[in-house]
Amino acid sequence: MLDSQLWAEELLMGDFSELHGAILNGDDKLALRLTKEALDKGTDPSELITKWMIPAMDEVGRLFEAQEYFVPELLLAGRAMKAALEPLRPMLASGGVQPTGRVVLGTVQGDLHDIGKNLVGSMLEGAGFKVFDLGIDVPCEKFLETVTIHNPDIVALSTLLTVTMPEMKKVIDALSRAGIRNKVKVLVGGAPVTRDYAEEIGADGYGDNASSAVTIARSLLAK
Ligand code: B1M
Repeated sequence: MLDSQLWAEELLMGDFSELHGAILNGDDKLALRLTKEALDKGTDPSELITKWMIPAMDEVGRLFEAQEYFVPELLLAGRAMKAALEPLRPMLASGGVQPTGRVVLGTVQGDLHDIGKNLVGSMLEGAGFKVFDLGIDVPCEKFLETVTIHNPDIVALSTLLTVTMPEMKKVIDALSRAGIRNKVKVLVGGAPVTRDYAEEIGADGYGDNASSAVTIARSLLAK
């Protein structure tokens, strides 16, 4: 391929390494400004998220594992990622479609990570789902109570920690004990969760990223 062709392609895709760097360095103001500038130029939000922002968080995780980053850096990077996602959220959630189903969503008890869960929530909203977001560190009883009140089609559980994965099974078991397991589908996801694990704990679906979560949620409704 000609050099000029490569250059043109690069220009078309955009180079947002500065945004990547701002998240990595935990600079929330810069991350927000660069995201707004990228949007003003007409950049596709999902390209920004998948090609630049999520890889920045993966790099943060790698540095944390290598003990080059510590909890304060994780916190700052998390704050910068959230700031950068803020102007994108309405765009992800503006599907303009009629409500297709109701989802109760939350990060399970013991886990404070919510960036991925929030992305899943925004994309479900964009796909027309009504989402009841219970936030982070959600006890099993809270999921149960909300299911009883809102009668959702799907309970969507997120976790990023290996130690809190069993909380997902606790929620499923609690739904069974309450006699309402057959009234609701359970969708699980989050970095350490696998399809095998989802099957093992009796979940109905597993999504390995926000857009696959939407695809699976749609297919669960059709069942
Ligand atoms: Co923490 N943390 N953290 N952390 N943190 C991880 C998860 C870790 C992998 C870092 C590492 O060691 N490499 C590691 C977990 C190891 C493990 O158990 N497997 C870890 C650890 C150890 C910890 C602490 C224990 C650190 C400590 O205190 N010593 C502590 C735990 C606190 C707690 O929860 N009780 C902790 C704390 C934190 C902060 C609070 C400082 C901060 C979170 C800020 C926030 O969320 N508001 C933080 C951060 C930022 C991270 C990393 C660096 C980034 C997470 C992130 O936002 N990713 C993370 C390393 C990493 O992920 N590479 C790490 C971007 C986000 C878009 O991706 O959340 O994976 P993710 O979501 C994806 C998919 O997973 C999926 O779709 C999303 C979009 O594609 N998905 C679903 C998520 N939920 C889904 C649900 C679905 C379907 C798909 O259906 C319902």
